[in-house]
Amino acid sequence: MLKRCSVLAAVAATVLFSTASQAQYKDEYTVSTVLPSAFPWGQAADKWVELVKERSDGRINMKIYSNSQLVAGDQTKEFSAMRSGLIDMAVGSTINWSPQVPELNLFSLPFLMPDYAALDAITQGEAGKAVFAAIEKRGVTPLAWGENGFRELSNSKRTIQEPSDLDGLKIRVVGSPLFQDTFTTLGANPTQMSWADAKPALTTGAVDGQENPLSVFDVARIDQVGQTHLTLWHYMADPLVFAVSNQVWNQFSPEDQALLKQAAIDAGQWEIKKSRAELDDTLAAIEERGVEVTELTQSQHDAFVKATQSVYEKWTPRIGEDLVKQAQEAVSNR
Ligand code: X2X
Repeated sequence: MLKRCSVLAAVAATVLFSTASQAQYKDEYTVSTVLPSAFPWGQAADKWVELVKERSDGRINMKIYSNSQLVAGDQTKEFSAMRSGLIDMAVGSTINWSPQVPELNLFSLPFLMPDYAALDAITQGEAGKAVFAAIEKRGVTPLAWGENGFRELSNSKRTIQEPSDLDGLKIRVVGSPLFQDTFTTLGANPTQMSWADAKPALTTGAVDGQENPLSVFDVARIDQVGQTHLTLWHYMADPLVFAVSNQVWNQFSPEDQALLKQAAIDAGQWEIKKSRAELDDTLAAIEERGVEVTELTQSQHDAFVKATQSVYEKWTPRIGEDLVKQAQEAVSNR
């Protein structure tokens, strides 16, 4: 009897093992993005898909669904959908995933990162690793960084040079309640809204302003919906993260996991370089279309920094004291 049991157990183990090792790859994996191929963000996803297809000799196929269509336009649901396996993969913004991963609010702390060197010091250092660990802990495997970019402020009403200029302006924001705090403390009137709803709201004047990277302002032609004042205040930058749902990730062989990861790293580096290189031309194109572009003087910049200190007090405990400190040190030592 004993013997029979162990034979049965062995058979069962073999069946289980072979099912696991022969886990069929899907014919196609879904990749979610908010912005399509006309934007650097969409191009980052395109590049990843192309590299994976090429390097796997067509064994691993991915299909991009842009405009957050897999989550009916609600970009703040993308992370949950990936975690639950409704979406296989994504190239997503830290802003949109921060409701589920509070550590991602790090990048939204106003004026934490004065320049690209600061952003890179965070993503490429210990703080970046801690952020990836936080994503992983919540059921999604992060593979590489990409870039949406430094977010600049536009509005239809007036020139913004100091906090009081924002007084009463209705500003569209997305993702995290942190943005409510930043804009409220500056005296503005923030409204949380998906990207799908943003342009219509700007068109009708339901909101007066928005904040997004220059590439988004340019490609989406935000100036055509009355956004004629643009302030380059570089108050935050949202990196993109290439990621795979854990459920899907665990089905890939170690070799294919390495392939997917390296392709994401290469696609991310390619896109970061490209989007930074295009910035000057993008700004020139925006100015040429008649948008009034304002750069802040040092003292104007300092006034914004001072006015947003309360955001740090409230959000540092939620993000994690250690992580914020690690990031601040990376920025000072850059
Ligand atoms: O909705 C936005 O502002 C966008 C496109 O930049 C993000 O998805 C964060």
